[in-house]
Order: sequence, then structure tokens, then C-alpha cells
Amino acid sequence: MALTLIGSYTSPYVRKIRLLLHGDPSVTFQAVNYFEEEGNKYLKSINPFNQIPMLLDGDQPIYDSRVIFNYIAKKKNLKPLTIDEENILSAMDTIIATGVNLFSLKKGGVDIDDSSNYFLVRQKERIPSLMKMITPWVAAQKPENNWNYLTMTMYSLLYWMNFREVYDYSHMPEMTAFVERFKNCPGVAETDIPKA
Ligand SMILES: N[C@@H](CCC(=O)N[C@@H](CS)C(=O)NCC(=O)O)C(=O)O
Repeated sequence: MALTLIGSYTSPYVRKIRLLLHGDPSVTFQAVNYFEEEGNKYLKSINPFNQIPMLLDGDQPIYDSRVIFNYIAKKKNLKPLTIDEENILSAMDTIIATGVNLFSLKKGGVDIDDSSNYFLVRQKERIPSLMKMITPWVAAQKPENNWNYLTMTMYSLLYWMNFREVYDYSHMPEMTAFVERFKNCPGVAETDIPKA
């Protein structure tokens, strides 16, 4: 299969798909920077969601990281996720979505620390609550047995939150230990956010 993955070097949603596809010679990565006018114009012209990642299998577009994962999982005969694993993935994807919202609002000039803003308060409460929910799972993951889409998502999430300073998890030893344990896994160095 000739696959083209379209995305940026910084997006955590893109990174987890890059990690999943790492080492597959049939995959080409096409980098798009939607923060720049040209990249934004191009992305809009090929993708009505105007979001990344997007996968092309020949002419067939596949939007949304979860749909992309399900598509690849089927093609590669990966073991289906259990309901508990689906819940963990939902929690991680929601943490990322919340972080992306907060980051975008801040970039757009909004004071995200405004405690009178109902939307912001709910967004900010969600991250610690979901981080707490997944902590026992995070602590139990081992790189030698569990380098899979879920841990790839967790690594991408933690790295990105630190990079964008969206949520400080340094008070959560299970999270910092996870990054240390998984940082040498296959594909991590190759998908690292390039230094400016
Ligand atoms: N549900 C989507 C979310 C993707 C998403 O939010 N991507 C961000 C980059 S991290 C994006 O494209 N943001 C641009 C925008 O929403 O304008 C997925 O899982 O792929």
C-alpha cells in the first residue's frame, strides 16, 4: 500500500500516527505547517476539516487520527483494543484536544487563566481529572512489552504538553517516569520535534 501521511512536525496527533507507521517503507510523510499562510492555504484546499493528521491511501482520504488508526489497524491485522483500552485512548485524545484548545486560545490572545470564563474553567479542570484517571495505566506500561498505539499516544501527549507548556505534570512522578522509560523506543528520536 502507498500511503501519504500529511501533518506537521509539532502536532501530537500527527506524531502518534508517525510512530505507528515508523519503519513502514510504503509511507511518505508530507509536512505541512498550517501556522504559515502557504501551508494553511494548501491544507484548506485539500482537506475540508482543515486539520491534521490526514492520510491518503492512493486517492482515498482518511481524516481524524482515530479513524486513521482504525484503518491502519485493520490493514496490519493489529489486535483490537479492549473497551478499557478504548477508554484510555479517549482520555488521552481528550487531554490532547483540550490542550490544543487552550494553546490555540492563548495564541489567539485569550487570557486562559480567566476564572470567570465558564468554558475555560471546564477545559482546565478536564486535564488533571483525566490525567488522574489514566495514572495507574501509565505506571503499569513497560517499553519492552507495551510499545503500541496507546503508549505512542501517551508519549506524544506528554512530550507535546511540555513543549507547548500547556500543562505542567512535573508533580506527577508516574508521568515523568513514563517519558524517561519510553524515550528510547523505536521512532521516538526520528519523530522528535525539530529544534528551531
Ligand atoms: N480529532 C482530530 C483532531 C486533530 C487536530 O485537532 N489537529 C490539530 C493539530 S494538533 C489541528 O489540525 N489544528 C488546526 C485547527 O484545528 O485549526 C484528530 O484526532 O485527528
